[in-house]
Amino acid sequence: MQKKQFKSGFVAIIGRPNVGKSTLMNQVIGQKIAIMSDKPQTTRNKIHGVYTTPDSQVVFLDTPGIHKRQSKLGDYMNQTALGTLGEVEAVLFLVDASEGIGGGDRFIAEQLSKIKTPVMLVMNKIDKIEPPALLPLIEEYRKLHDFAEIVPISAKLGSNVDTLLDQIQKYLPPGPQYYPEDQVTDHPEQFVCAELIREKILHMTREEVPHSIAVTIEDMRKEENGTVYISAVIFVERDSQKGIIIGKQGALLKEVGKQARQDIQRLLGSKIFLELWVKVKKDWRNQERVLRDLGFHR
Ligand code: GDP
Ligand code: MG
Ligand code: K
Repeated sequence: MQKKQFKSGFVAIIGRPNVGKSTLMNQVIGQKIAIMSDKPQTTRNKIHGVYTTPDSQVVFLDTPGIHKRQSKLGDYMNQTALGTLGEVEAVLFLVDASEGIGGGDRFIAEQLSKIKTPVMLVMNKIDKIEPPALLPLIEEYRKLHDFAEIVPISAKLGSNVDTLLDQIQKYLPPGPQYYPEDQVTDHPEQFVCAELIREKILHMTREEVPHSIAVTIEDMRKEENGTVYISAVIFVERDSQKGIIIGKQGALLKEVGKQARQDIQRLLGSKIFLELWVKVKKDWRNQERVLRDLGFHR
């Protein structure tokens, strides 16, 4: 029996604001965290999510928006984005199927003619329309670009998302697994939050707790009401250290939480609900998985 060759590659997602890029990522990755990465107008490409199956891996890139802009900076960013789009295996061009083609969609489609990468037109929000309404819209989009695939989906309901993932597989060349399968997203915010919590602890415990503590963010998601829920674990190496960090009747941990929450709130600009746990993990420094969780990538 021959083992199937592993395939992998990078896929960029573009589309004007509100078409459902984050919703699609959340649906694919299965977590409610892509929203956190939404910082428009950054020039760097961010990893939006990593989707791993037993024989393939897709790394989704959140392309800095291609926008109609008059400024030099806008030109530069469009160049950066186009550079990325030219290098990936496939581009997912997300549009809102419940609306007509807008100026933003048209502008992106125009830019796409400058690259050779296969473009998949992903028509989102089909749950909001009657199927026949899709046909004339497809015809209109076809006039703008020669799409490699056209896939109608509902990112919100998850309809046809599996078909989309199947279609993407066709464009993946043989390649390595770039990321551990349990890593779903690259999250600078998580790293910074962990650092803020760590800093508070070190500050408040002075010399009593050595630097052998680590903080990992186990969960971070935006609730419907806009509050960002964060669950963090503080790892220590000894039971005595756990006692110190928790403090008398939990007083010290409570104060750490209060101060860290204020900082994180300022950082993310949203209301924060912060939950802190303390766990003893002997020799955590030798454990690769923990190191990975802490952001030490290979
Ligand atoms: P982004 O700006 O492209 O990242 O768009 P978001 O993922 O933030 O989605 C914008 C809005 O469209 C949100 O209110 C979503 O709930 C909604 N939305 C996204 N996908 C769908 C869909 O498939 N169907 C419907 N009805 N709404 C959707
Ligand atoms: Mg978004
Ligand atoms: K994600």
